[in-house]
Amino acid sequence: MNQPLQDASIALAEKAQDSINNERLQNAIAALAAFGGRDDGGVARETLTQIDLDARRHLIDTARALGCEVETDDCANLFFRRPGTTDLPPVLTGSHADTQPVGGKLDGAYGVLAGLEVIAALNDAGIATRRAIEVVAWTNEEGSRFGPGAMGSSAFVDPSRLPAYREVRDGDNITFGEAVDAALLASADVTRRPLALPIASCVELHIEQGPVLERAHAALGVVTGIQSVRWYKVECTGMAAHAGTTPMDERSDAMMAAVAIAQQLYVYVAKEAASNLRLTLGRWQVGPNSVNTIPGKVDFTIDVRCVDAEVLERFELYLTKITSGYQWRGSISFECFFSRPPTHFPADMLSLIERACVRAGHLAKRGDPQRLTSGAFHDAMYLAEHCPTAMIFVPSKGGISHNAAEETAPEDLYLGVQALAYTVVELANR
Ligand code: HGY
Ligand code: MN
Ligand code: MN
Repeated sequence: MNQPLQDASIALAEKAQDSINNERLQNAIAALAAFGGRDDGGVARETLTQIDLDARRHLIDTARALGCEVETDDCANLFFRRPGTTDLPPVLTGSHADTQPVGGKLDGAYGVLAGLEVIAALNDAGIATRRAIEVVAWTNEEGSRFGPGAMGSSAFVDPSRLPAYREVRDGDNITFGEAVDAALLASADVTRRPLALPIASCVELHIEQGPVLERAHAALGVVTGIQSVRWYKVECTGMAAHAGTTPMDERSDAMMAAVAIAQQLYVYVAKEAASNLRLTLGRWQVGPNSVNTIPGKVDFTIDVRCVDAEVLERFELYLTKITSGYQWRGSISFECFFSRPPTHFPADMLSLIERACVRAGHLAKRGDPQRLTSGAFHDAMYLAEHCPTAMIFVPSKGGISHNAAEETAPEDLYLGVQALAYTVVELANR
């Protein structure tokens, strides 16, 4: 791009950045948070529940009011499109609108609403862009109702994943396919489009969900990559029996086995402290789950994360060793149902985001942005396989997320959207 064109593109990016309307943004966050809003200030809006479908309809109506074309695909991802002056592949932003069972009002939702605010600001400023700008609300990023996480974005990037996803069942035995079909029926007025369409570049704005930016007193984060993650389901199968009549040395107690394995995992992770390996045993299912019956079956999930994928390899070898070596009358098995290597975002995307964050931060007298790796995974980890992709973070108060207390200062939320506007407009004029 020649210098005059580049200067014009930067001028438009700055104009877009300066056109973000903070009041409209805060109102949009509050409006979406009402869908599944809880008395403790959190949000319960798991993917493809009726509450999520109602929230999707709200987003569709909001996007249409902004003049966007709305499209969906076979994984019920929603795309809100502001046409460009050419039919070149679009620039994509957005995130996910589903939440954890007890989540906050910002995880995911902030990125979707930020994209819509950028579109509203471009409308206000009368800014046209060469490329269309699309804001996406990915289906099932959280992976709590249907595992694994990031089903929508991963199926978009590689549609061959979708058939197996459709078979996954939730705790009520509903398949992901049934839930997607119900969502598509509820949005029958929305144009269907293929998966895996060409995208020029992607920028996802998200809360950090950790303590790094707050501790560094940085208002904005330039995300260099995402750490690796694996999810396992461990199944301990013993024999249900009477709690009062069965001698301790004659039991096949699935809880005793599960707790022994869990304890060994915590000890292992403590020894791996230098690698910053993170272990979470988040979901336990006990059968028959009765106070006076020895558990015959105990299943639990493992979520392990590390910036070094080698550490996760070693973890899996250890898990294999202790589960096969545990001596008892029952059996222990495990399966890995989610695995992602580390993601690294491209340098030229990082320098553009840095430029956007520096301008927004300096104008607000909040200093320079901080570079960091994401501890949480995001849809951007799949989009990075599809097109040049990167992320912008804003701080999380106390580093808290996946909790009703999740919060970010309104001023920081505003800065994040300003940085996004600059980045998206620059990319959309390339
Ligand atoms: O689990 C994650 O990292 C994401 O927040 N769903
Ligand atoms: Mn998220
Ligand atoms: Mn999350």
